[in-house]
Amino acid sequence: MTTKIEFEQFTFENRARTPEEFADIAKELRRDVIKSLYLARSGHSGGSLGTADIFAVLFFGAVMRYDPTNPNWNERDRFVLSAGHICPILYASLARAGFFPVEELRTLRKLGSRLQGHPGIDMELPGLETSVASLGQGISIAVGMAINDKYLDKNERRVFALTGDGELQEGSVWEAAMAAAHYKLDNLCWIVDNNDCQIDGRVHDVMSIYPLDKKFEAFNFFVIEIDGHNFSEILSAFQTFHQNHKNKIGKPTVIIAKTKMGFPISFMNDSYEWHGIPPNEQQMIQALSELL
Ligand SMILES: Cc1ncc(C[n+]2csc(CCOP(=O)(O)OP(=O)(O)O)c2C)c(N)n1
Repeated sequence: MTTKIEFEQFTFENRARTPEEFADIAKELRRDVIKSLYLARSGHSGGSLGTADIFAVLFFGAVMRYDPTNPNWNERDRFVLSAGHICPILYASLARAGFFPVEELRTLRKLGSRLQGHPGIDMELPGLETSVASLGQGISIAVGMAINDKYLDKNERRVFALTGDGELQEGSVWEAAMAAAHYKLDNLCWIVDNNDCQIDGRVHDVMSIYPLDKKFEAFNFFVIEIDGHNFSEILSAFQTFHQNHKNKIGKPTVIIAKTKMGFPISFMNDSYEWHGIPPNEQQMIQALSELL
């Protein structure tokens, strides 16, 4: 390696923001993703970059309640990354929120690191709520958390979970959906990263999941469809979910976010070939130059 990689230590507050501010944060998160994946020499670039705009709003737009100085705060909302393979963007978000030092991002996928290639709760990473890796399991865990909050602890916490769209080919996902609706989980916000890309092709070619809006409607969800790269639409979707929760509508909310894998890097954008590979040195330099 000839290029020296620096991670500047600064964090972002979780507060109301303008679309321009979200854009700056998303750019920073994407830079972290590119650098950590380059250093790891392996990992998932496409989904991590494609969802950065959603993470910018979710973690830094006063959407979720959390306290990085007290990760186990009892009143926090919880986030479950069911698509565990795109954890580089979760790690970047947690670091920039102040859960752990930003410098630690350089340990992605290294032996003994807390930032494993698929997040493990046994690594005791602050801010990480559960282990995730096996597609379809995270969303079931999120449903369990929401059932606990609504019926056992009877609290005002909310659960946010993100699945991929290829992930929706897992049968267990639809058992989770059935349970979420049956238990009227208006405290659950399910985000689908609808990039129509999966490990080796287009989702609509490999095994179609469409029509997605009608499927979730049939499962009795409150369905919102957005452009996952439009900050106003992302924020407005989360605000609608807040209202749904406050008004106790008796239905879970799903946000179907149309995204582009690898967005906005010119040579990765909307290409499933970038599902599971890291940038090499030249690609890393090029990508960072597009994120200035
Ligand atoms: C149960 C299970 N089967 C297979 C895998 C391997 N795998 C990881 S990501 C992935 C594709 C997922 O596609 P999608 O949810 O669309 O994610 P994206 O490609 O957008 O990152 C596969 C097959 C896995 N992690 N878990």
